This record gives sequence, C-alpha cells and structure tokens, in this order.
Amino acid sequence: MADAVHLGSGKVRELYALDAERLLLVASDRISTFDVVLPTDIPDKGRVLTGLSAFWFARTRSICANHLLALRPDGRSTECRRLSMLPIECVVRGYLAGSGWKDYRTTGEVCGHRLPAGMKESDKLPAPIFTPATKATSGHDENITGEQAAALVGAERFAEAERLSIALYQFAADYARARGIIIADTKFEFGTDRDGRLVLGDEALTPDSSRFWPADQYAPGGPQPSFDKQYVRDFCEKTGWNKTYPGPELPIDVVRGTRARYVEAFEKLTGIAFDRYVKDPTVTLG
Ligand code: PZK
Repeated sequence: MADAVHLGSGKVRELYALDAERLLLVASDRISTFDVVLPTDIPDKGRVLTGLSAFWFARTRSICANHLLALRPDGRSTECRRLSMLPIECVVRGYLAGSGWKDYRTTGEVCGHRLPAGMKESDKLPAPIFTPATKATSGHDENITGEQAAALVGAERFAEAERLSIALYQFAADYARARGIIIADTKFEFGTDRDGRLVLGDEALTPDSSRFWPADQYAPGGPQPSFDKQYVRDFCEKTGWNKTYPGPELPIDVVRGTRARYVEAFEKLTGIAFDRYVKDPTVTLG
C-alpha cells in the first residue's frame, strides 16, 4: 500500500490507484444501516464481502468479463483493472421490495416495466426485470426508465448491460436459492476497458450490493428480514434512534450475531469454511 494513491471513499470501502492500469478496492468492517455508517465495526465483514465477490467473479466469467486481477493476502483487498465506469447503476429485481415496491404501489410500474395487478410486497416477479438508476452524487440513487438509461450510455451499451445483468442475476439467484438464500435484487456496476468491451466492476452479488433473504422465512405480504443486517436493524429500532447521524454503538451480542450471519452467508454460498478463506483467500477462485 506504500505507493497506492487514495482515489476515494465509499460508505464502507476505500479505492486506491496502484498504477495506470490497476486499482485497489479495500472493504472495511464498517456497516451502514438506514444509510448511516455506525460507529461499531463488524469484524471480518470486509473479508466476507471481498471473498463472496471474488467467488462470484470466478464463477461468472463465462457470462461476462470482470475487473478482478488478484486478491491480497489480507482477504479484504482486491486488485482490479481500471475501467471507464458507466454512469448508471445496473439493478436487477427478482422480487418486489424497496423502491421497486414503492414505485409499483403508486404507479403499477417499476422503471417502465408494467407489472401484473395485485402484487404484494416481496412477491416474486414473473421474471427478473432490469431497473437502472442514476448514480446520485449526493443522497439517493434515482430510478430511471430504460429510455433514460439508453440516452445516458447509448442504446447498444444499454441493451448489452441489460442482457448481462439479467444473466448474472439469474445465475446467482438460482445458485443461492439452492443454498437457502434468496437474492431478491442486486446492483451491478459496469465499465469499459481500453478496447471498448463491457466489463463487470465494483463488488458483485454481496449482501451490501443486494438484498439477501433467508429462504426458510420467506413470507410475501410484507417486508422480509435481512439475512445479514436484521439484528442491527432490530437493535436500532428498539433504541428509538431517529436514523440520522450519528448512529448508536452496537452491543457485543449484536456484533457477534451479525458477524455470524455474514460468515454463514459466505459459507452457505461458497461451500468454503471461512477459516480456510482467511488462511488463503485464493480458495474462492477455484
Ligand atoms: C470505480 N468506484 C466506486 C468509490 C470505493 C468504490 N474497476 C474500476 N475502474 C475504475 N473505477 C472504478 C472501478 C471499480 N470498482 C469504482 N468508483 C470508481 C467506489 C469509492 C470507494 F471503494
């Protein structure tokens, strides 16, 4: 890291330049809820997300090229190819939740997709839909229609990003469902390489970029418990916190329970013991 130049900070991640072609993406143990980063870390959260992302990158290479070059021995740092990022978030929804549910309830549509009447919150959609969003520089991403997204990136790029996003989601959602986890929706970020080819970047198919639900508790007709953050949310609700900065410190039992849920998601999805990953992160690439 001695000669890595800090490029930017996300809520829970840091981005560095290694050289002209390579970046270093570092996932911290910070956790956010209700859009606020909490003062208490969840040990190993950054490793779980980095390992899961690497696992999916390795298994989806036949669907789409990705930016992963190497995992660092710390298990939380990814060396990746520098891309020119598209100015849209590529969201795929398989279930009706979050802003998709809100938009459906008021308009019967999500990002221009007309959906069947009478759907309930958290219902499975007839087929996954591509619901792009703008990258808000401040505040929340805003859902846009396919036409608006195509105007931002070009019609051909848009069509390719849509096709690849749906294929990646379908692969991962089927894989996860067979292991007890519903991936309700997910967000991809694509860029283009020097040759103009579309490449998957960022983190992919992690609980921070997706909604993970425990399949054995799935009950449409209301919001679903979060696979990873439910203990944190329950604790925050019961403190009476007003969901603005600063958030509350988490008690040790909430920290331990939440860490266990992240590790459980990693082990269920990858079939790899988390201890093995910590000793050698490259086990996810096999
Ligand atoms: C890139 N971000 C998001 C911001 C973070 C992450 N392969 C790439 N090439 C060029 N740019 C990016 C990537 C990736 N991934 C990602 N912004 C630019 C971001 C702040 C902190 F950790």
